[in-house]
Amino acid sequence: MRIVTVISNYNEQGAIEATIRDFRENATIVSDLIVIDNCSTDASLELVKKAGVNYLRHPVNTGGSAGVIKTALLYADMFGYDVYCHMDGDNQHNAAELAKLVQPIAAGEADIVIGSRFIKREGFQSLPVRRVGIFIFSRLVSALTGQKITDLTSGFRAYNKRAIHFFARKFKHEFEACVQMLMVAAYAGLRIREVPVIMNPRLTGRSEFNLVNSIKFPIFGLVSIAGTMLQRNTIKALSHADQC
Ligand SMILES: Nc1nc2c(ncn2[C@@H]2O[C@H](COP(=O)(O)OP(=O)(O)OP(=O)(O)O)[C@@H](O)[C@H]2O)c(=O)[nH]1
Ligand SMILES: [Mg+2]
Repeated sequence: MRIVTVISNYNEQGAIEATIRDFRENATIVSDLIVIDNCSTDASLELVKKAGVNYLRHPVNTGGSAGVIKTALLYADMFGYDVYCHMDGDNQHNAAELAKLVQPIAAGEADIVIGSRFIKREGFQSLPVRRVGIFIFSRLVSALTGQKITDLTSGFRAYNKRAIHFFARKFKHEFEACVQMLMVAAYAGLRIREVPVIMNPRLTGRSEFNLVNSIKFPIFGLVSIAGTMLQRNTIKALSHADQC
C-alpha cells in the first residue's frame, strides 16, 4: 500500500518544523511526505526547504484550508497513491496516531477515516463556543447521511483510493472540507469511520477560526447542507460514472 502524508501549511513558521520532526520521529506508517503550502507570506516555506521535505506551493492563497485538500487529492490521484493522510502544519495532530487512521482503510472497512477528539474526550477539545457548533453540525450531518460523525471539523484524516479518485476526478466542484465534503462523500457511497485521537492546542500562528468565521461558518454550513441535499442524486450518479 503506497501512502502519502500531506502537511498543510499556511504561515506556520512557529510550528512547521516541529510538525515535520514529529512525522519523521513518530510516524509508524511507511509513507511519503509532502508539504502543500497555501502561498504563505512568512518564513515557513523556507523552513520546509531547510528540512529537505518535498513541497508544492500554491501561487495564490485559496482563502482557506480546503484548497490544500483539493490539491492533495489531485496529487495523490495523479501519482497513484492508495492512501492520502492529512495533517495540519500547526502541530495539533500527532504523527504517532497516523497508523490508527490507516488501519480501517487497510482492513477494507472504510473509505475516509477521521481522527476524532470527541470519542475519548482527551487532549485539546477546542474552544467551548466552537465545540457547541461542532456538536450541532456533527449531529445534523450524521442524521442526514446515516454515518456517525462526531468531529466533522477535524483535518486529521485518511482517504483511500476510492475517496481520492472520487474527489480528484469525479466531483469537480469547489467544496469546503467539513460539512459539505463529508455529506458529498456519504451521498457518493463512501464509508466514513472515526477513530479516537488526541489533539494538541495551537501554540503559535493564527487560527482559521476567528470572529468573522465563527459567524460565517454556521451560515455557510446550513447553506451547504441545503445545497448538498439538493445535489444528492447527481452526486450518486457521479459516483457510478466511469469517466473523469
Ligand atoms: N487560516 C488558514 N489556514 C490554512 C490555509 N491553507 C492551509 N491552512 C492550514 O490549514 C490547517 C488548519 O487550519 P487551522 O487554522 O489550524 O484550523 P483549525 O485546526 O480548525 O483551528 P485551530 O484549532 O484554532 O487551530 C493549518 O495547518 C493551516 O496552516 C488558509 O488559507 N488559511
Ligand atoms: Mg489547527
